[in-house]
Amino acid sequence: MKQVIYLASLLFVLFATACTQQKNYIEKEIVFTEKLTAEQKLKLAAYLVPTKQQYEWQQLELTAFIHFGINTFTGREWGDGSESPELFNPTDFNAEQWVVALKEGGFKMVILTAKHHDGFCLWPTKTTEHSVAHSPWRDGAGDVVRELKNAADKHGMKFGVYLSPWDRNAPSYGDSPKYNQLFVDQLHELLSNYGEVHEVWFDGANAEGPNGKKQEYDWKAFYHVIDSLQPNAVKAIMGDDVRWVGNESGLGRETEWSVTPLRADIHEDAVDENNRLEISATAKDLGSRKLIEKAKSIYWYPSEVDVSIRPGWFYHPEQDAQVKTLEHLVDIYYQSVGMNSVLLLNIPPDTRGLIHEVDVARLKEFGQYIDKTFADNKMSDTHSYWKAENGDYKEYKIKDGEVINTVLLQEDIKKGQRVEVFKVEGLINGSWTKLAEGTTIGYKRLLRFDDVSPEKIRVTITETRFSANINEIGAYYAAPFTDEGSLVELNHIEGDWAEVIEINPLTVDMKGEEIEVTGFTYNPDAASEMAFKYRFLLSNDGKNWSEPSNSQEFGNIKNNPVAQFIHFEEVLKARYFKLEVLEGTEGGKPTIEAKHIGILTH
Ligand code: FUL
Repeated sequence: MKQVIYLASLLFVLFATACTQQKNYIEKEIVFTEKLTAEQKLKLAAYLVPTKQQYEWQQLELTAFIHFGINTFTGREWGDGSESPELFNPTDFNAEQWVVALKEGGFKMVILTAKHHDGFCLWPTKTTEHSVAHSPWRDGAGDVVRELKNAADKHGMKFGVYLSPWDRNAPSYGDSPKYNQLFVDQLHELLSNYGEVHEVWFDGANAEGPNGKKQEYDWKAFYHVIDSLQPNAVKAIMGDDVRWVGNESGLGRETEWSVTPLRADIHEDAVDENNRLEISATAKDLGSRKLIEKAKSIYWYPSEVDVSIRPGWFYHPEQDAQVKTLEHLVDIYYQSVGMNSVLLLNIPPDTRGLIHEVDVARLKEFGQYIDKTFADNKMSDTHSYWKAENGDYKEYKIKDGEVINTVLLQEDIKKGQRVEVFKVEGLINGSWTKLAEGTTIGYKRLLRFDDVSPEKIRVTITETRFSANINEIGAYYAAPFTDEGSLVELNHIEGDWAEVIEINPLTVDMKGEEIEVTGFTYNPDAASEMAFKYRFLLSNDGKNWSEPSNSQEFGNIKNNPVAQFIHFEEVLKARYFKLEVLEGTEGGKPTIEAKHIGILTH
């Protein structure tokens, strides 16, 4: 038996060597045989390349997310599925306004939350009554998916769908085969009735169904629907073409390998192997030599950075003054597109069904800033393809007197991702000075440094897994930011309480007298365990308590620890509040300090 395996390994190595000699690259996945040495595994890793779909996706660089749905009208981040479709009623819906605004920002694809965790479908599906067809919008004849797709087609923008596997409305959720069929039917509708779809986004958020049972998803069936109906689409997050970067703050990794042993957690084998290697989407190291040596298989599984232009994923009017500043968005650009990732920036339309004016203006500024910066390469050399071995360097002339503060490097990923260490120096007053250094390059790497006027720059490929294929180098000047931005300090709404009566559960006499209360806020401290599920109570006398109707959970707080605004459906009078934490973000019961809670009074 051993001999057979040995022979198989040898044949595989010979085959792989033959492939590399013929420059035949291996797409998407390599399964290692047992006898491969670390060196052989690394060589194979250098020859792993994206599929055509993954490559085209990577070239988009800027993609946009639209979170729109029932939450837009309830002010929540996670609906619980009990919301009435009657609530969905945008007053001035215009999908073309979205697409035009995104285009001005430079975005090449738009991905719509066709169904979020609350189960409300933005298209008139046959699978449930919980959809736009039962809303007052366009007298029940509206279809957000259709209108957005038409607008995208009109303006030459690619289109993708987010379909949440977790469905808090579907009665069959948790009854695995039944719900899987419903999900397959929903996918079928979305992928066969609206023309071409380029990305299908499966969220990883998950919990048990109304029947208390855990849903076992039939990923194989879901993938099959996509592959057969939309062969050009990439499958993201719980899909195996595009990987979640691991946070919702817009932060890529300094060292970002698209070649990784990490697999989407879609079947037991994958989960076991990820556990054995101690890796997950949030791990710091996803592609080092050490990791590849331990791996049994590797994948081309590139990173996507998803982040919202506002603190929340859905629109909340109280966040109108918290739209990310131009400077913040540009930082995000450098940390995503500039770190071998694709940016997926969320811009949530408001209750009118329009992207808010502040966001529209910010998108335009962003698009103009990026265009202006990268339209003008300050190098005077025409740059040719460069095949670099360990230690090779190349010099490039900078146009006379030009100031630079940014360099761009690209590997030809159709020939694999290989560079492990590089540096960039500038020839200033006759001597070479280090301007920037880095580890991975991948599809694109951007580095920033202080303004300099070098005669030349020198790029050194210090270490590479095999000959590096550099196909683009540029030097640019990025202008400083003038607008300080208008980030709202949340502390102003925190209570200047009359008395904190008890610490656990937190019980507070708000103002020493009855006041009108319309909701409350929680400004979490992400450094320690945060509250996730809670009970919030109000009282006039500190003895008899009532619970204003609200969602009892801070939806998505773990991944996105931003200030939470909970609005009640009516104005209530009370002197005391009590906040009991039922479950923390790590499964514990953390104590919440009074200074993190605020009361909304209008
Ligand atoms: C998360 C979800 O739970 C959030 O609500 C949001 O949709 C984000 C993009 O993904 O997993």
